Amino acid sequence: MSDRRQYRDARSVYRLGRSTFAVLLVATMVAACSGSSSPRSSSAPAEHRATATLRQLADRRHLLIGSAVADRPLRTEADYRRVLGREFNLVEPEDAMKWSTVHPARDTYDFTAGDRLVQFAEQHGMKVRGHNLVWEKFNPAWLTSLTPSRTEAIALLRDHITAVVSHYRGKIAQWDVVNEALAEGDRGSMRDGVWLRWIGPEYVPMAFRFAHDADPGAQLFYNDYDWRSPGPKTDHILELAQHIRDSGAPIDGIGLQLHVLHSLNVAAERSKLRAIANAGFDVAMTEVDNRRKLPAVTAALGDQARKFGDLLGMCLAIPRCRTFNLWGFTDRHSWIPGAFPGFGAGTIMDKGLRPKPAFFALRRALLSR
Ligand code: 9MR
Repeated sequence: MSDRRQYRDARSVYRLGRSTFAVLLVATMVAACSGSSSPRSSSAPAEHRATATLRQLADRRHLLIGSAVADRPLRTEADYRRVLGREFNLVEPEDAMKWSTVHPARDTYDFTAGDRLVQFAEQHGMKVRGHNLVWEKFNPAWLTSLTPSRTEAIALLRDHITAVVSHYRGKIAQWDVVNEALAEGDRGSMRDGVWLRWIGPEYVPMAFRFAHDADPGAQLFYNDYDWRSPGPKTDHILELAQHIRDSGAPIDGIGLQLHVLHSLNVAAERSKLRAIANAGFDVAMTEVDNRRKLPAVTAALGDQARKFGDLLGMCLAIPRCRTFNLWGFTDRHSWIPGAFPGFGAGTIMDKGLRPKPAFFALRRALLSR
């Protein structure tokens, strides 16, 4: 089959589920209007709550609250480590478990940085989200320069996933198995890349099978961005997850990255989250941040705080949303200024690790009933 034909077919595969999704969405909105779900509540004494850390409050709500962690500050900055261990009960490697890091050459695996984070988590009683096993956008050059047959490509994919997931077997609570398989934009097409070209769209459910075989105890997620309501990409993310499950592959949930830029329509977006939950998937908010034009003025930080608080409130309102992960917790270390010059200030603490309004908004959300 030609690449072009395969790509077209991939697009139509994931359009099949749209009518199903519409039915689910209507059912969910009815459920939302009748107030069928109630937020989890906190029973902490008031004097404890006033000074409680995010993780203490989250523990009481049975919520994992975490952050992406960069390896360099984890190695070199004592204050970064102290705040990380104090405020969060979850960590996720920002880059330490990606292909280029753990599998830098065909016959070489390097788990040094990932092991460092797992060890930190163990020492501090934290859970770990593994990120990620497959991502078309960032494959190492040694891989993309190969010209394997389909069978050889499947073996490459299986060997990588098996090696990485087995290495961390029993130590990783959740894996982002496939990251951003959908292309940019709202058309529902698959992102072009070597796995799509070598294997076809079936690389996605295959990756879930390989991951499950290597660690049946880990929860497996499909992770993507541009989730917003209304927004066709949201529908496509759910369709793809349903396709993975319909293929007989084990998938537990959907990771919504939430590098949030848009204003949030809380009621509509909560309904969309409920649609995911009602379809039988867990929801994880996986990469929450909110970039601002620099310098970020007081009003911008207030708006940012509302967004963080609203997102966490939405998550807490959905029993299947038990993971809320920030993409960095301090403006000292964030991907934003590098990727978007002139922007930054996207996290809950400033460069001195002082809490910003968004930090307190998270605390209020955790305290609210
Ligand atoms: O923050 C990450 C940055 O350090 C890396 O250079 C980049 C490429 O590997 O990935 C960034 O994290 C991305 C995450 O893995 C997936 N969703 C989008 C994140 C921001 O680009």
